[in-house]
Amino acid sequence: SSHKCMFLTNGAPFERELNRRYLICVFLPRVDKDRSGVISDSELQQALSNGTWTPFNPVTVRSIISMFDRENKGGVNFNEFAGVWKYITDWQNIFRNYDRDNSGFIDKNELKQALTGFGYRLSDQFYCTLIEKFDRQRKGQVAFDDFIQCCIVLQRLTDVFRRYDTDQDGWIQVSYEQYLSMVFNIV
Ligand SMILES: [Ca+2]
Ligand SMILES: [Ca+2]
Repeated sequence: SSHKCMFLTNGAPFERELNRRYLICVFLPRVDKDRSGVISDSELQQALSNGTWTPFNPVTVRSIISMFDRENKGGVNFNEFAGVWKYITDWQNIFRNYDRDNSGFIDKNELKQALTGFGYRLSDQFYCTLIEKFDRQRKGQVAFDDFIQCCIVLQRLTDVFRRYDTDQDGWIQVSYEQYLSMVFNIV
């Protein structure tokens, strides 16, 4: 019927608008505990769950907030929060997709499949290093929040490397001070 057609044409924007209203009118006032109009690190951390009983990684929370906090105010306003929310739900879908056995954790093989899917070419030994570094719960695999952090850090390090690897052969030669600048870009 024509009614159905109208819904199909207008459905997506309508849903988006509904989501936006839900976010601003219902969800955000609940998250913004001190009613400052800004979602701080600790407010976002409390709102997030990584599907386990372990508190969401505060380093991941900080990384995400700083990506969307345009005025360096130490949090995100309600407009910026829409970006934060999309970012997290996108990661949630990626995580679910690569958590093949539905364990709620990404093991070494799942991590390998995920990162290979993103275009990384890394050795088996390096996947062990990654698991060891980001396995905050000491389970031999990584939870949702730590998986995001792993991907963010890897991306940052790769971006910095690429800036120096101008001929893209996978090798760089850097001086001591260039090395320090590289590291300062990340820490
Ligand atoms: Ca607040
Ligand atoms: Ca798994």
